[in-house]
Amino acid sequence: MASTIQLSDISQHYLQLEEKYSAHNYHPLPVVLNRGEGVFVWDVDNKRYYDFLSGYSAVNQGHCHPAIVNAFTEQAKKLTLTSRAFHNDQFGEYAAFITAYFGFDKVLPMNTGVEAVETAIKLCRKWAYQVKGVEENKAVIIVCAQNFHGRTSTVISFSTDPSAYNNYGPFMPGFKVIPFDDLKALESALQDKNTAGFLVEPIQGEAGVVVPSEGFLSKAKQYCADANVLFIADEIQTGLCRTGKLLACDHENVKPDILILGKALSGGMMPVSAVLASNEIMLTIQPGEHGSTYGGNPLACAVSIAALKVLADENMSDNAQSMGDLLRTQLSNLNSPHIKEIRGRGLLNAIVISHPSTDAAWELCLHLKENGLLAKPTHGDKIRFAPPLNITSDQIKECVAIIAKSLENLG
Ligand code: IF1
Repeated sequence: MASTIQLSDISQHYLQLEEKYSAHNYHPLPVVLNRGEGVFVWDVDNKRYYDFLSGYSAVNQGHCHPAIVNAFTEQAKKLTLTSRAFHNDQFGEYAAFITAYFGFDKVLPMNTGVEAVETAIKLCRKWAYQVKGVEENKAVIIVCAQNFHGRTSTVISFSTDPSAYNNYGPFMPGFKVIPFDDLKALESALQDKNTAGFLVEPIQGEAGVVVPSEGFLSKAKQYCADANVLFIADEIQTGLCRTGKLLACDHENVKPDILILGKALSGGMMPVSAVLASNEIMLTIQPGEHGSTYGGNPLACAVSIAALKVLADENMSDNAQSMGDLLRTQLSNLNSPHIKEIRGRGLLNAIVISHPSTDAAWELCLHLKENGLLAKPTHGDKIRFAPPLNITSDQIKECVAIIAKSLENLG
């Protein structure tokens, strides 16, 4: 079953360096990339691929988008970092821009997605003690099974994936796990008066693109409001036009109390994340009570404004919506015996593989690579299909042809 992987000498060279000198915390597909442009990436042998992972949805705008690269290079020549010990001429403009863009009072800027998730957790707890009146150190945040919110020690404390938490204890208390997409379980968990927040991915990405039932998000938000509990949306992967709306919450007109963004907030240029909330929530944190060296740096601010403008100017949510519909329809029309399920919203999709071989998803990704498309399995039998949001209908059709050919190669 395992296909023999033929790699050029130059590719082998790079793989050997990584094998020898870097931690083995990933198992990448055997391909070495050195150029990206729009929906394409090229390897060191100048072979072109469609990128169907988009840096895990960090490259929604397409690789090396000219407007974002330009914003990066122009700011990089002027001022890249002041720390928040001093003001600069980018941060205030950025804060005004992003809060108006998403409709919140204030933003707290961070860098990686998990830092923003940690920030949201701290904000939620502070609000619980200082505004809701929960007893100190008793705040509970409800989370969902099969969640993925990052890899810090606090965040893996409420993971249900052993590969995320095994041998990383002791774990952070104060979290209650309920099944995803289960309103009865949420209603029951909200009976606890110490409940401060409900942290949820509007679509579970890492779990294999699990879309909740129609109405789940809106009812969950209502239940939280009735219980004076903060609805915290982790839109790090689902946000920024990926699912066919600016935010996945927009599919049900849900306005989160705390919005968490990351990944494509910089269009793949650098780590930029953000937490947005009302004054009531955000002002529970006073000077000196939270921060980060690079949070809100001038370079990140300039890049992020450009990245957000590209999403709007190029109508990326509408394109994600229509191209996602086309992709799922075309995949369904293949009637492949190896595709058990097709799911997703906009251009956040996944197929569930049906095949006697346990490593069929990996094998299929190797065939896809040989045929010019890069994708990666998640949790064994699922393959995420998430191209940049500026993909065209002709390109979608070409990619479906590649997927069809690769499914035949799988045998
Ligand atoms: C890896 C997964 C995706 C995220 C959501 C927070 C974060 C992520 C919904 C943390 C990050 C990344 C992490 C990366 C692979 C990728 C991933 F497979 F891990 F789960 F996309 F599905 N909330 N997701 O998806 O953001 O700190 O990484 O900036 O760790 O392997 P980060």
